[in-house]
Amino acid sequence: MPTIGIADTTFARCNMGRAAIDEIQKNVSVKIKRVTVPGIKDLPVAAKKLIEEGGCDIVMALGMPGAKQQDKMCAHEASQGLIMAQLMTNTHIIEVFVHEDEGKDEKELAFLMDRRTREHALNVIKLLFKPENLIREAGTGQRQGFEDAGPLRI
Ligand code: RDL
Ligand code: RDL
Ligand code: RDL
Repeated sequence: MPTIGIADTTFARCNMGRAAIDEIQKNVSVKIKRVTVPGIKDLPVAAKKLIEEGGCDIVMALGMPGAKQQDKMCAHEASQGLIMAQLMTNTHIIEVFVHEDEGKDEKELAFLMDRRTREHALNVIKLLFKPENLIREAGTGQRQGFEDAGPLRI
């Protein structure tokens, strides 16, 4: 049975790890290993440890960059770390970031954090079990959270 790693943060204002695990367990039977770290810059090593020490086949890295300039910088650095960890381990780490200023109010932010997490959980399931389903969706303008952009109409 494959193992999915879940790494989330205490900085985020919603329990993204719980939403991810709920969505995965609704759809497939897998082993899950979860860790929670303080913030997004702590996610790369947490994800790498889930892969190398926890034997995870794929990891979701969940976090919420804040709205300030220093948070955007922090998110960029965290992303670079997550990409580096993927290249070092040859394993997908699906980055699920929801920027605090993407929602117009707290209700919309909570909705977006839940929806983006769940939609990326479904991507993780496809990557693991049905990669051909992603090929079918190639070029269709998929987005996670708000509405899909859709394909170009020409
Ligand atoms: O290693 C301890 C912290 O440096 C680390 O947890 C950081 O990710 C925390 N952090 C910031 O220092 C910051 O300026 C976070 C943010 N911004 C942020 O926007 N989102 C976070 N962490 O999850
Ligand atoms: O690992 C899961 C996602 O983080 C990853 O697929 C990203 O490449 C998705 N993504 C963004 O998160 C984003 O803010 C993309 C864009 N912007 C973008 O402009 N184009 C993309 N992906 O193909
Ligand atoms: O087209 C509107 C949004 O998709 C665009 O603003 C994205 O950059 C928003 N976004 C992020 O900022 C991010 O960190 C997205 C993701 N991650 C993501 O994983 N999937 C998205 N948008 O659809």
